[in-house]
Amino acid sequence: METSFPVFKKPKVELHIHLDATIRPETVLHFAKKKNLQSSWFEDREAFLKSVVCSKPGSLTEFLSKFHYYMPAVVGDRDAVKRIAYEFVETKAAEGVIYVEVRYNPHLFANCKVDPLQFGQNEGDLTPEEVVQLVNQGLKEGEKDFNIKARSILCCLRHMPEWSPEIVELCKKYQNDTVVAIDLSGDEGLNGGISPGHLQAYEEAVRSCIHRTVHAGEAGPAAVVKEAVELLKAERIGHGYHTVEDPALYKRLLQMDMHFEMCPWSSYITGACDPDFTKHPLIQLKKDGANYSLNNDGPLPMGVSLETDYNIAKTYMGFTEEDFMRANLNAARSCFLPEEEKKQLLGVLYEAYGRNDL
Ligand code: FR3
Ligand code: ZN
Repeated sequence: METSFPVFKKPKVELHIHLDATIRPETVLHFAKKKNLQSSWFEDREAFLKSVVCSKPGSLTEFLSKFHYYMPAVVGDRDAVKRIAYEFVETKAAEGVIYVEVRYNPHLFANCKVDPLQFGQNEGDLTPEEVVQLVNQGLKEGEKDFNIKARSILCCLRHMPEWSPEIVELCKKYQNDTVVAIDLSGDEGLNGGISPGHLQAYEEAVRSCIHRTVHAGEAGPAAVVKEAVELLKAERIGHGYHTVEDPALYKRLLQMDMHFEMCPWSSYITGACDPDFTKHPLIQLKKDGANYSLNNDGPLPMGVSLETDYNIAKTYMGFTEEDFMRANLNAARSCFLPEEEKKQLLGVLYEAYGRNDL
């Protein structure tokens, strides 16, 4: 398929992107209409985007408020959940991504066995488990039709530790049926350390050979990254920008070859980093030969696609074609596929890049 991605045309791997933040505006509007939702936001695409897209730096809270605008249109709708997953794969294929790990919290799409119900929903009959099944179907159909590989990561939410035991059980049950890992997402500012619900879920993930990534050091300090690595046994860090503020920890993670899932535009929008991209921690990671990847995080509320993240890296961070290839090889070797499939993915990239020395 022809890709609309001039900045780096070669095959890509993306490890950090949220399904609930990659819904097409048309799809939200379609299901809002189906539910007969009466809101000026749903009247037309322009008005909708104006309400939902963050275009200048704000807080994480402001960013999260956007979910309340559009999730009500799709929650509890089986067709919506499956279609979102299917269209996700189509979108990624068109960007030239050949392997993607997409993450989401199944409770946010469900309206049954969710306590408390989210987004002002009434009780319905779509459970978190069925959400996982529908996403899996959408991803698998998308894989066949668009010739890319898609796996999923189930997210725990920081403010919902009560949901985490079910999340890890779903990871176990659907391991090998697209689900490859557990994540912890949400507001790092919630104090009092890691809740027992999350800790126990991550301990169970370790016991059950479920891979682990954690959003940490995004808006929060390096201490949250340390906690993710030491307590939650994270194998990858989502964002991790503030790691560099604890030089001892940063050095240790470099030595461990810890993978950092970097999302440049997202870090600008959520105010996680200095808005001046020439001061972004990713530049130091690149200089230090760290293990990082380039990701988008969420095109709907962020208003831009993966190409913008690559353009920022090129324009403000001095990324060359070789740096882009290296970031994608880093992503491939740090992905959560079984060893054999990982080797095969690396082989495809080496072949497409015409080199295996990076
Ligand atoms: C996080 N999410 C989606 N995008 C992001 C992101 O950081 N880019 C989801 C999980 O896929 C969670 C969003 C979320 C976190 C914390 C509190 C929330 C919330 C409250 C969504 C309401 C809605
Ligand atoms: Zn994220």
